[in-house]
Amino acid sequence: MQQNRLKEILQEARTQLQKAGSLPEAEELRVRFLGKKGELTEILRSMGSLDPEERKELGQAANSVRKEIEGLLEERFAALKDAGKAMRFKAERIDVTEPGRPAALGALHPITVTIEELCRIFMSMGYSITEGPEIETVFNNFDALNAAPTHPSRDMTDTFYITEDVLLRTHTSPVQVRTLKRQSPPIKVISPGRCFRFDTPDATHSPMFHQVEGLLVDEGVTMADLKGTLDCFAKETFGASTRTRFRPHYFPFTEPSAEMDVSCFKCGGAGCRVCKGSGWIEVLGCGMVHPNVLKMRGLDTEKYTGFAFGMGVERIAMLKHGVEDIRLFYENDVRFIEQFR
Ligand code: 2NL
Repeated sequence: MQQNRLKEILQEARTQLQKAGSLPEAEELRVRFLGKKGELTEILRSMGSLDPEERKELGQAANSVRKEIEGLLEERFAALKDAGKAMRFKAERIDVTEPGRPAALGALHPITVTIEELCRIFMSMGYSITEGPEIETVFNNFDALNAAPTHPSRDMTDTFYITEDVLLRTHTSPVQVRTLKRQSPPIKVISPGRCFRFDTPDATHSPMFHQVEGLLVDEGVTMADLKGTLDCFAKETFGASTRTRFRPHYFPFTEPSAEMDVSCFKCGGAGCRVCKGSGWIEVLGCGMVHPNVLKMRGLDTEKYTGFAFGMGVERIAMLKHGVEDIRLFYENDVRFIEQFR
C-alpha cells in the first residue's frame, strides 16, 4: 500500500519538477516533497507502528525515493541556474566592436579665445600677464590715472559706484596702477579683464565688456618703441600685409595720445563695407604715459618714460569674425559660440 504511494510520490515529483520553470518554483517543490510537512516525511514518521521487517523494507524504499527526489531536484536546480545564467549573458552581452558615441564637447567662448590670442602675441614680445580686481577704488580707477576731478567719465551716469570711493572698474588701467605701485621698472605687462560702464546696450555697447591693456616703463622709452610694438601686434593679429597709422587723440593718462588704425584686412585699403569706404579701421588707443601717472608712483620722469595702450576685446573679436552685434557675445546661444571652435 505504502510502497505504491511511494512510487506515486516519485512519479509526481518527476512530472512537477519537469514543469518547474524557475528557481522559486523548484524550491517550492523541494519543500513540498522533502520538507518537514511533506508526505514522504509523514510516511517515514508513521513507520513506528509497523513491525520490524515491514519497517525495514518500507524505510529502505522511502529513503531510496527520497534520494532519487533529491537527485532530481539537484539536477533541476542546476539546469535552472544554467538557463538563468545563459539568459543573463545574452541580455548583458556587450558588443565591444560597437563604435563609441562622440562626447558632446564644449567650445571656448570667442571672447576667451580672443583674449588668449592677444595675450599670446604680447607674451611672445616678452610681456607678463597681470590681473586685478573688478571692484576698484576711485583712486586707482581715476585719480592715479590723472583724470581731472571733473572728468565726465567719473559721472554717476557713466560709472557704477558701489560707494563714494569704490566702483566697478571702467577700464583695466587700475591693474597697471597696482603694478606700478608694486614693481620697479623695467615694467612690461598686459592686463586683460572685464570692465563696466553705465551704458545702454545696443549693437556696439554693453555695460560689461573686456579690455586688454598694455604698459611698458623703462629708461629711454620713446614713441618709436610704441609704434614698433603696436605695428608688430597689428601684423600678428590682422595679417602680415597690415599697415598702421596713428592719429592724434586725447586721454588723461597719456601725453601725447593717439588712436591706431589698421589698413582694412578685407579690401586691403581700397575701401569697402567693413572699413566704411575709408580703407582704415580703428583698433586701439595708446600714448606715452603721462608724467603725472609716473610721479604718483615717485618715479623720476626725466629718467623713466613709458608707453601704454588699450583695446576693446569685443571690438577686435567683432572685426576679426564679422560679428555685427556685441550682444551676441552675451546671449550664450551655443549655435553662436560653437562657430568659433
Ligand atoms: C582705449 C584706450 C588706453 C591706456 C589705455 C594706460 C594705463 C596706465 C597709464 C597710462 Cl597705468 N595709460 N592705459 C593708455 C592709452 C589708451 O586705452 O581706447 N581703450 C579701449
